[in-house]
Amino acid sequence: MNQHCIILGAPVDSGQSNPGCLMGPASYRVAGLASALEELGCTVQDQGDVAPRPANAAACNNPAVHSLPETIAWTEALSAAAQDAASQGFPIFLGGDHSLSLGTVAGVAAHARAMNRSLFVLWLDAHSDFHTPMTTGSGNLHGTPVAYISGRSDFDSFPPFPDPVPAERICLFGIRSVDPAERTALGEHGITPVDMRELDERGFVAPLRAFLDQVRAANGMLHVSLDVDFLDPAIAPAVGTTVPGGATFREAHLVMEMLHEARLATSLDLVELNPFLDERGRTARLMVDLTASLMGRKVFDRTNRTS
Ligand code: HAR
Ligand code: MN
Ligand code: MN
Ligand code: MN
Repeated sequence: MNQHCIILGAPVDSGQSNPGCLMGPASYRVAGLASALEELGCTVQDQGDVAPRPANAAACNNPAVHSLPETIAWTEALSAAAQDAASQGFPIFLGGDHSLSLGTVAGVAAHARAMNRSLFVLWLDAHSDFHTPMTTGSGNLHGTPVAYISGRSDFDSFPPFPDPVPAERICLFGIRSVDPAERTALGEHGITPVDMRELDERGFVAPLRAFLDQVRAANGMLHVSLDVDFLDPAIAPAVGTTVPGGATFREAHLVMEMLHEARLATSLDLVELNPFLDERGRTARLMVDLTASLMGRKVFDRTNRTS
């Protein structure tokens, strides 16, 4: 698929407490993201790193929450940048921690709305990220974007999210760490994550195919948010919140290969890479290779096969 890829760096690290995520965009560039995409026939425009405006004061009644003004400033800047990029090509957002998706999903949602199309979100993550600023115990706002895009309340100081993504258009995939308050809220909201237990039992193909079929039937746009901790820590150590029991090398590539074959994805976040925790660049390289699979790197063309 000859996509026009727009690379946008989002060196955000206000959404968690482990310094290092701000080096993520540089690490992906060093790992050769642009040339990997060009080798696949994509055109690539690296627009550099997004810069937020200075943070204004903002307060939250939950004393655990930290870096709220900075995270709001990033949300505003990334939302504008994402909407603009989505109208020009296929945006790839280089994080930065997962709080950047507060902005990127807001921006692509605004674009989908302008195009009169439905937005679907595939959230590849160990975590459900369904806290609000009022329910988070850690105070780390990278644990909140799915709640924000679902239209949950308590995001008062954030830009409004005019078209919340309905539960049936959100697929949380690979989940294996959910806090009690998140579990309750997910149930109330009607979101049933595809957790690792389900993936163990059914395999990766059937649940992913079912979701992609829904996107296709609705002629939807599809935002993919890939958190490094979706992957098993044995293959992807460069993340502050490792959780054992994640996707293997082949399972992760299979997801990306299926996404390529479906030709449905319209934007991508690469989040939570902390290069300070990496081993000789292996996690950054794996994330680049997974992006290449999503954009069509393969050994054989399967499009004319029957199964
Ligand atoms: N639920 C936990 C919290 O709120 C952990 C959230 C971790 N989030 C990420 N992104 N690493 O998925 O603190
Ligand atoms: Mn996450
Ligand atoms: Mn995570
Ligand atoms: Mn929590």
